Amino acid sequence: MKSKLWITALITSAVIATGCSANNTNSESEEMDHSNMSEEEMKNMEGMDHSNMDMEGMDMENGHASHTNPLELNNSTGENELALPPLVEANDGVVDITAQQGKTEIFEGVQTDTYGYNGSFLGPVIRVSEGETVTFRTKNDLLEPTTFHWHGVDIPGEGDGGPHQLLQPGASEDVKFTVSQGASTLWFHPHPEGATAEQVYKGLAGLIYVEDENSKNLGLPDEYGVNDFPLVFQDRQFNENKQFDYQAVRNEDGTIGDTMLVNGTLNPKLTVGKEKVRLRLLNGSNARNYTFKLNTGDSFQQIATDGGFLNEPTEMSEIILTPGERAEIIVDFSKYDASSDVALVNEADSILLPFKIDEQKTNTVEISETLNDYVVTEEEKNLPVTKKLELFGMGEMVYINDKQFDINRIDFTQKQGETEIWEIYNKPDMMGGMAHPFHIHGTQFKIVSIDGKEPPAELQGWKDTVAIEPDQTVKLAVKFNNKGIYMFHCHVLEHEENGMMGQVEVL
Ligand SMILES: [Cu+2]
Repeated sequence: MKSKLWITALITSAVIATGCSANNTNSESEEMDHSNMSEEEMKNMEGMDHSNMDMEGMDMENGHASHTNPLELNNSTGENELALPPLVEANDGVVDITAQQGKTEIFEGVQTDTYGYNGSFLGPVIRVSEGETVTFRTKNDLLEPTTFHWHGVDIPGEGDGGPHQLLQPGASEDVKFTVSQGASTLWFHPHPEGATAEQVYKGLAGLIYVEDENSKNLGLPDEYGVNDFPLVFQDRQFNENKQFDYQAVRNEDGTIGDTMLVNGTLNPKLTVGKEKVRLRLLNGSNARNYTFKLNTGDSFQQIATDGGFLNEPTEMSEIILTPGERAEIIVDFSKYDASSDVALVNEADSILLPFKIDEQKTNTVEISETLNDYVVTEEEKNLPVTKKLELFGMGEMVYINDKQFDINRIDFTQKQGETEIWEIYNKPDMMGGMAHPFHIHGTQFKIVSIDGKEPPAELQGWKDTVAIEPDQTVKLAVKFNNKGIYMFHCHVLEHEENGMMGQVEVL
């Protein structure tokens, strides 16, 4: 038995080592010397039941390789103008949001069965302001139960839309709350136990923009669809009939695809002015990581993280977003002209979104040098660790503190309004392990340290999802402003469903 395990591990390791060079996994797995395996590593290996491992997912020939060996993405031909989600604001304090099924023409002349909010595919951008009391009037017109989860929103647990708040087909629910956080780009998606990944995959995802007094006075581009664009990145795998067949392509370590959709548009291009343009990026994929950069090699400015503005615009040449994460960037198109070849590309230079520059459209904006007053205080830096989490495993055997999700078990309690330090360690396995995007519901947290060091400038801002690399330890300052039960989990949606999730009750 042991020798069989060895062989499985070696084969798997070899596949990963040859396949992951383009991805940002740690290099240790490539250098790992199996003859020097430590006692502990042996133990870990025995603890994992490799016989149940989805070896199909490791196969590079069958079209759905594993998370650590991504399928290559298509290059956008730019033949379709990017779809712009409808912008919705509260009407008499109410925003109607209906989950529904429909058909969408993603490929010319073909109807694909899809899910959407208030439409056949994806959802609107809901714009709210800090201090506003709003009712999200949710309705489930699907033929299966769903929930409405507001990712990144500071909201009482009963309205958070986690697995406890299941809405049956035909049912409605009013979620009333007061927006009590600053300007940010948040999102919403379903969260029913066992069906989150598939429902998101089929198209249930929308955005929430929070504006505040500050955000209006920073000189930032803020004309929706003119110089301020949402960009929802999702990779998908279509079958020969151009349908989503989620169960057929599901990968227990994260379902990825070879076809890029941005705001649901295949082969998109975006027409922009010869001016500074704000792009709000959401990695809305089930599992794929993106390294966003410009094909010109030019840098751009990052202005916001998941939950708010950075203190100042930060020059970046690339941004990595794992599933669930957002970033806002400013690209200065004034230095290009109509003949320029400019595109947003992914790490291996696959073209995600080519830009067409309309020279008639210009605008000079003066962006403030100071955007926010975010700070990790000395007190927060000196707080003791009061919650320890260890992420471990892969595929169907993913654990937090050796446990898998149980809706009837509360893993932690925390007092409302009290800041605690959560220390999260991503424990590598025999094969090196993989990065887990760790997300906490109902709050925005601060990254205090990564492996004991101050986080890089682009992570010094409010976050609700943080990528934790194998063998990395991340300390977070976490405070809940509301009470209730909240999920914390890996945002690789298949990991979440396989049990890499727990519950904290805020009292
Ligand atoms: Cu994970």
